[in-house]
Amino acid sequence: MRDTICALSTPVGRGAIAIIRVSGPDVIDVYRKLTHKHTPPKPRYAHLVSLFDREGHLIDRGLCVFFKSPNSYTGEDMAEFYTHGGYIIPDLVLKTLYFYGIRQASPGEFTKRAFLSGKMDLLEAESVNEIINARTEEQFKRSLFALKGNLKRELDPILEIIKSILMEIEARIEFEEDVGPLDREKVLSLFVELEEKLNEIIKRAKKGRYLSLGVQVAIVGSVNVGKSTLFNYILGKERSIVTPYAGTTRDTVHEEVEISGLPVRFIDTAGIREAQDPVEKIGIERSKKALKEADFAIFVEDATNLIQGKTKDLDFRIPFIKVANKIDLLNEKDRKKVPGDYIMVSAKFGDGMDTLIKELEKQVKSHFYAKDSIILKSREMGLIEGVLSEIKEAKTLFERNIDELELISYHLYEAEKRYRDIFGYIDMPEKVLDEIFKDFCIGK
Ligand SMILES: Nc1nc2c(ncn2[C@@H]2O[C@H](COP(=O)(O)OP(=O)(O)OP(=O)(O)O)[C@@H](O)[C@H]2O)c(=O)[nH]1
Ligand SMILES: [Mg+2]
Repeated sequence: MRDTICALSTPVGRGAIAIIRVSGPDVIDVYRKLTHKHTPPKPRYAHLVSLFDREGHLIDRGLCVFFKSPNSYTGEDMAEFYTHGGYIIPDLVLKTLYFYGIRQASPGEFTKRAFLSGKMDLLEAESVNEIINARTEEQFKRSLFALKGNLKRELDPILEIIKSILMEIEARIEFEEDVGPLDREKVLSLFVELEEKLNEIIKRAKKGRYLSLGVQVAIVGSVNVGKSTLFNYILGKERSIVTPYAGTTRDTVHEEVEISGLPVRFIDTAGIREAQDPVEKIGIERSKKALKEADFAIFVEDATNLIQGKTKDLDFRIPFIKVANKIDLLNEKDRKKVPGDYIMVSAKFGDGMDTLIKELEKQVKSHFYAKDSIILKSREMGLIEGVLSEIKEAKTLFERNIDELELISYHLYEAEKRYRDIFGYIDMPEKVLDEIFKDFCIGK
């Protein structure tokens, strides 16, 4: 038997309204105690109620909406109390609820109960969290896609094909005499189709990772070339310190901007040189680390150095663009000497910055964005990759030695099991569920 839980579902702090949610078997009982009302609340109706503490003192007057099981978010009896916001009132209501034996909900526990009541599968539950955490509209849209069950509908054919292959194979294990020999070509083409579908999903999910985790763009180069000036220009604010002294930026500084619907995090780094200063040395190590972890780089050079042939050989394993900064210091003739693969700008005065930003948008879009990208959590991605690996095993066995039908069917069953784990099942181990819901907010 589940207990009754409560939580503040709105952010803590100053605000017009706060919402306190209660879910579980004791909701009606606690409603009576809290409001001093004798009649049970009518479902889905806004009741104007007074809320009293355990000594009978009035805490607040507000609204309460009651949802009768199973027609609620959690599938259980549920109530939402709308009180005045701020620090004090919601806290007094919660304290009173605790006094009546209602337990504070753990993160995501309401959604976990929705899953356990069969209101949503795990893929949908996880997209609830993605929606709350979305930082761009595009992220939100892709998460909503999953919440509405559309992602599941796209994944369903995978299970269908696994089942078809299993049916063909099982029939031969059990009663080959009755059903005739295996149609090798047919099963093989099913395997191929399955592999293609899984690869396609993985490809789309890889793009989706950029959508949910963001794209890391490191701004790198030698000291004093204008990296911080460029960074500030892109952000439209004076975020990093800029001075004429080489070695100004020590720590990495980052800030997020939305580009083509993707959250893009720009990272300003310490200029790379042979430094003596111990603090600067640490900064340079951080620059190298930032570059290693980045998805994209902007390599900045001082144009006056460039035209003297002082260019560097770049060996980035990630896509990047090259920028020749400070072109305001060059005359027309010298500008022609800047190599063609550099975008010429003056970060200080803004010349060429529009072109640079357009190019950035273009590159970010082509490398990291896909219209049909899907957002999968690591758990789901791991499972999909697991399905693919089992299918590959089965296919290889099938191609090599068609007689090992039992082993082939074993791998297919394993694949099916991984697939089903994506959506979860009611008696899933508690540990697994806790891991999934631990990143949720309390009150969701
Ligand atoms: N003339 C001119 N000066 C610039 C331009 N961009 C930056 N500067 C100047 O160059 C100096 C260094 O700029 P920063 O942005 O601090 O350079 P940085 O690459 O971040 O330097 P470190 O942090 O030391 O590695 C400052 O005096 C800037 O005002 C530009 O486009 N034109
Ligand atoms: Mg700097």
